[in-house]
Amino acid sequence: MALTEMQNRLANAIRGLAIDGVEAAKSGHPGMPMGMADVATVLFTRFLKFDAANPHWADRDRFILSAGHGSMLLYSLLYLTGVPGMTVEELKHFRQLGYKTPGHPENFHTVGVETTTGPLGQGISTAVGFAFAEKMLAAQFGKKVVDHFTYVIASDGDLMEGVSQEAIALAGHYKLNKMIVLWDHNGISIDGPLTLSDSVDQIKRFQSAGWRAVNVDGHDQDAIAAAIEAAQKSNKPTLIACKTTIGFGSPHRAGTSKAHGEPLGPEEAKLSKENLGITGAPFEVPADVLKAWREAGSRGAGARQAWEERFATLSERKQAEFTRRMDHVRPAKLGKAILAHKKALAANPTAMATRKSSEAALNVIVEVMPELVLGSADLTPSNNTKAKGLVEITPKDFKGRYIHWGIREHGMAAAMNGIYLHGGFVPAGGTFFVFTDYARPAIRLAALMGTCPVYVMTHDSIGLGEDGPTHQPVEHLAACRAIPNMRVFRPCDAIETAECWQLALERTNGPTILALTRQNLPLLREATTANLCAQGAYELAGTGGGKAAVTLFASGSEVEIAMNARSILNQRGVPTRVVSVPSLELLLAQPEEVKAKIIGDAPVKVAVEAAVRFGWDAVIGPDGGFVGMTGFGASGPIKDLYNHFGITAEAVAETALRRHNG
Ligand SMILES: Cc1ncc(C[n+]2csc(CCOP(=O)(O)OP(=O)(O)O)c2C)c(N)n1
Repeated sequence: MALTEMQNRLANAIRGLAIDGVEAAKSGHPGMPMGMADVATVLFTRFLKFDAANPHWADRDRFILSAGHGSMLLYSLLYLTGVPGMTVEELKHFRQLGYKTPGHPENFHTVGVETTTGPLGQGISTAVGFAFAEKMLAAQFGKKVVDHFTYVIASDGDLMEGVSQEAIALAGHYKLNKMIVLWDHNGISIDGPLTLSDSVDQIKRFQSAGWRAVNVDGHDQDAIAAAIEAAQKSNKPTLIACKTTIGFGSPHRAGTSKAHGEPLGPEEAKLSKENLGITGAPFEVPADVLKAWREAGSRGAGARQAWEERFATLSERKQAEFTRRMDHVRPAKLGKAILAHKKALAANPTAMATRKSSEAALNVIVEVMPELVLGSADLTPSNNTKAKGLVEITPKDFKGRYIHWGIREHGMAAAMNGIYLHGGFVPAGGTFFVFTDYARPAIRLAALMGTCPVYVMTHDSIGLGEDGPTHQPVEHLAACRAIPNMRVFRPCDAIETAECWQLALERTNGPTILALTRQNLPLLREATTANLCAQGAYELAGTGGGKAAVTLFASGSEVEIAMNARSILNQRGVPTRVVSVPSLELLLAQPEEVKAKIIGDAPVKVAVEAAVRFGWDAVIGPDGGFVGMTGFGASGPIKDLYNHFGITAEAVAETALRRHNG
């Protein structure tokens, strides 16, 4: 069907702004916004439930631009609909430092951006988490206050990335029917036509994963509208394959990879605008078109007010709880519950693997923190993530608090970001520590965005034993510690584990990895009122007053080894302290005087950790001793492995003595 003149002009406003933004920046991606302008116009002017003046309204529909390279599409929409702060000045400074229009959308930088996208595949996978959160929150607070859709614009590249398979399998299995993906089916990527490297039938692929999947002409606005309307009624998630032309309107570049990722250039930009009937100066939107867009932006104001009225009918307690959870304010009772748990542990010291200690802490935490949603990428009995009393989420019932993610570490980590960003939940999910590699791109985005999922990463060293080097992390502590804004904790016993959980859950500006053991560890700590892990490290055993000749530093399972080495050294008359370092990077982030006090000035410093040395020099210095791993592990019983790789109390004492005796 032919577009009405106004439909056309609304879409062309996006095209014009995208052309101008990319021209001004002299870089960027005009093709995708030009191609998807019709689809976006339909979504934003007829369907998306939002109120541009209140971009944080809790029950808004979520819109995720998975194809983040087409960011000018999103910025144009935010400007056209009137989201506060997104002025034309921002568009004119696309991709410039200090403006709200970075190369790829950043949710922590620009109001109205729901999640950071750019790494292809992440947006659609994060969206699964948004859709999960919507269902879970609706199950807990009722449809009266939680009832919205999650819309995604995804590109060919999003669907080619492996993580998208994990995402669509999850959405299909859990019947996340309020997730609607609009696929920019333009058949073009950077290298040329998709046929160079791909022959997947996406419709069949999605259908086989439990989706509804339909084709539509992505330039027929009424057909797109009909497809979205049908999708809203579906009991399955829907893929709408929108056949589009990349760079639509550009006489010489439309339909080619030339339109994908470079400015059209002044001549082609001029010709494209003429072709589309766009007149006026760059960045100028005709007054009647802007007015129509602004009306679209306030279209949802009534729905928001109606929601506020419905929300006000909830009990005051329920309102306060909903607001607390959406604002990510942690429950006041958490600290008290952890302290009581620490005292109980100290009263009955038992050797326990820290994965088991984690479960013990969780049994207490889930009682006081209803927003904590746990799960695991399979391996539930190994990760000990299913705390007492937690009910599983099923496609039919989202009241539970435990998610079986299947063997999908990457999909889980991406969805955990979405769950957190949606609001109302803190997700924690488990797998083996070595498989952080499989989830890394989403973990990195969590750190960048400042979302606060907790990764329960068990089997954290050669200590896992017989499974061998494929499963034994050696470089993972260093690699994860190197991610900015990431916090890695490797607790040494049940009390430290409880403290680390508290710190992880009290964080509101970034994610946490808990690296936990398979093997039993003795209780080494007392139940102090203070959380001793809060500064990343602390003196676990001192010299009893005199000056230390040696300080031993260790994390996790090697703290016990350091304590035994200290006994050996003390017997040899060498006064030795032990500093437990549950978080190396948190220690290094302390103010100089705090750090200096914890590290101390013993002439000999030795660190022991069943991992590579990388990173420890900042504490022990280049001349310090290090007992750990220099290569991959091996398959065998744990005791044999520690002896084989020389990670023993005797070896630590020897390393210290050699330096002490000069
Ligand atoms: C994980 C990842 N790999 C590579 C890139 C670099 N990249 C950006 S856009 C793009 C091609 C995308 O093609 P398509 O998804 O079809 O987008 P379109 O050409 O339709 O704009 C690539 C490879 C990326 N952003 N993310």
